Amino acid sequence: MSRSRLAALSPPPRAVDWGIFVLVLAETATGVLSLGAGAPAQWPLFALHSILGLSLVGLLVLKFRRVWPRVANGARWDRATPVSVLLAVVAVAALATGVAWAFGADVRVWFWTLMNVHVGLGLVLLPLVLWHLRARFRPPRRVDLQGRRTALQFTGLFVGGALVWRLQSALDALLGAAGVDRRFTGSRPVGDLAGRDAETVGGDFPVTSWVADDPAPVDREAWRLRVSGQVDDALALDYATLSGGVDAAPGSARTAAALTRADRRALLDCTSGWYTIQDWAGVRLGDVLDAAGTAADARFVRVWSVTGYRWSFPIEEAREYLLATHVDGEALSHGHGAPLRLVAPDRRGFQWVKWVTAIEVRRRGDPGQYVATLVSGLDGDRESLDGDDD
Ligand SMILES: Nc1nc2c(c(=O)[nH]1)N[C@H]1C(S)=C(S)[C@@H](COP(=O)(O)O)O[C@H]1N2
Ligand SMILES: [Mo]
Repeated sequence: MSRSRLAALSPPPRAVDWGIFVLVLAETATGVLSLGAGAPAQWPLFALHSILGLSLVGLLVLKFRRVWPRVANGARWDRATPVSVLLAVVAVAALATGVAWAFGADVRVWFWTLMNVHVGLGLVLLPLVLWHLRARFRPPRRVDLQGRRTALQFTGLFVGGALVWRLQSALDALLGAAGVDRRFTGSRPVGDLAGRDAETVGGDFPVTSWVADDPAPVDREAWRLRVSGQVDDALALDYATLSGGVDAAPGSARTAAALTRADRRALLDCTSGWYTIQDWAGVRLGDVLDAAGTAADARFVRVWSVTGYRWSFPIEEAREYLLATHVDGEALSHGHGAPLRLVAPDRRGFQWVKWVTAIEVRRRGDPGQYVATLVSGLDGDRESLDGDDD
């Protein structure tokens, strides 16, 4: 397209710049939210993230066309220019990795998936934008933002984004026909599932820890699951009780208090972009809660790992989860969270707490969990369960 035609498509410079700012905010928000979204009903969040991201590509093309002469001419650099250039590089890389991933590219950067890289770049984008604004801030002006022409230009941008997104969905259907059955989250099947019918269950799947969580193997005999908080009776349950006799040696007496064994086929969808379907066995978290008796005002269940890693769930939803001792007919390996790990269907993989050591019934959620997942394991200690707000 000729320069003048492109110019006719472009909203006024300040509208482009503020449009970019708003889209970066929206992309950061939808991107972060999507990390915690695993239930099929949440697909619109992923669609929105794609469409806004593609619209952002359009705005950046217009912006780069405008500022390129200034950057190319070294004499016009000032103190803020290097940050602006870095921002441009990060923005292009974040968009490129996102688009490439969505269109089916599956390359590794060192040991990260394209998805991991995309998330990392996305998270540094907003701070860089704010830094850039410190030097380049121009207040938005009415004249740049109003007018039918500008509205049409932005509408065109979003419609273009939506069309490309539709094209990508169609390509996904083709990929599916070729055996790579991606989820609405973009995740692909792994292990023995890759390249096969996604309904195939079982097979090897990766051991994934978030940041630094890497405890020593847990001694199954000495280990207890503690159940505490807003309960009638605090409990300490041993492995034999929780494995529901799955592993009982032939002839050995099952613990009288053994909970009923439960089985569940569930899909684990990791935010690094893969999923696996496995048959899990253990006990229902709801059965454990019933054994302890929960207070009437209990609202949340907080699940703790030996490492201090933890996550909270609304109690009614969590009752249906499994505390699993087995996967695919075998006792859990250490890497997959032995002796006990949470199976939380429709939640993303990082919420499937491994090496579970305590269940706490609470009145409130837990904002600190976001930090805990990032730093757990870094100090090598498990965190204290005491001194909490409940
Ligand atoms: N304690 C603990 N649990 C954890 C993690 C962790 O780092 N620490 N990683 C989570 C992540 S990101 C995923 S995707 C799943 C992976 O389970 P897997 O290693 O059995 O495949 O475990 C989750 N449970
Ligand atoms: Mo994950």
